[in-house]
Amino acid sequence: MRDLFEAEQGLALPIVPGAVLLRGFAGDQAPRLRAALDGVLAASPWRHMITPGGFRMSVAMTNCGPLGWVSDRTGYRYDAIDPVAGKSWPAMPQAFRELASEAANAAGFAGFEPDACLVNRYEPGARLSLHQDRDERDYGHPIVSVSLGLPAVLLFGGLQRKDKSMRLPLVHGDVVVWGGPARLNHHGILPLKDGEHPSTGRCRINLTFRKAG
Ligand code: MD3
Ligand code: FE
Repeated sequence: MRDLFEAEQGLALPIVPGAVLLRGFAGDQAPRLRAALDGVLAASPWRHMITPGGFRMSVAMTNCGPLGWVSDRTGYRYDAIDPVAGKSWPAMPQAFRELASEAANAAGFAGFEPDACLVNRYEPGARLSLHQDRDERDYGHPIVSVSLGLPAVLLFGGLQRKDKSMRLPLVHGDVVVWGGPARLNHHGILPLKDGEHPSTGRCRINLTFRKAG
């Protein structure tokens, strides 16, 4: 089914070597993903983490799967325990795992089995400043990112922070797979513009799948 994606719709767009945008790939799965997310949130609710520098992140986050990304005054890390709930993160819903592996496969990364799903919620004005994803053990695995709800602008640059960055609008249902030479590119999200979306209401939700451990 999904292997026909590119042939049928021609919407697998190369961004830079190693990065592929699957425009609308998750669109038909959105209601299922949204429902599964409610189960995750019942166990591990949204929270605004604190950066090592002491700032409260404008993006609200939670996680599911064996490992979750956490930030506090001591640093960034992956942890098996949700510090808010005081227990393991909720299991990764089957709908999440299947979508992540199908998207990776469609982008040329067969056999992707994520052990961490970071869920980011952007309300109007929330942003994520330019950074690299470097907290994972092995950069050989791709990262799969799923956008739901309000549109956002992804800023992505190169391996050096000073490298020129490009802007890529991401809309509901878009999936981006980052691997190979793009895996350590700098990236960020510009402040979210206000709006209302039938799937999420007044926010954007991003699911980021990783093999972290
Ligand atoms: C480019 N999240 O959680 S996903 C993050 O939309 C994060 O919530 C953003 O960056 C979000 O760390 C962006 C797009 C993305 C993810 C991983 C990348 C872009 C990437 C890794 C390398 C290069
Ligand atoms: Fe990132």
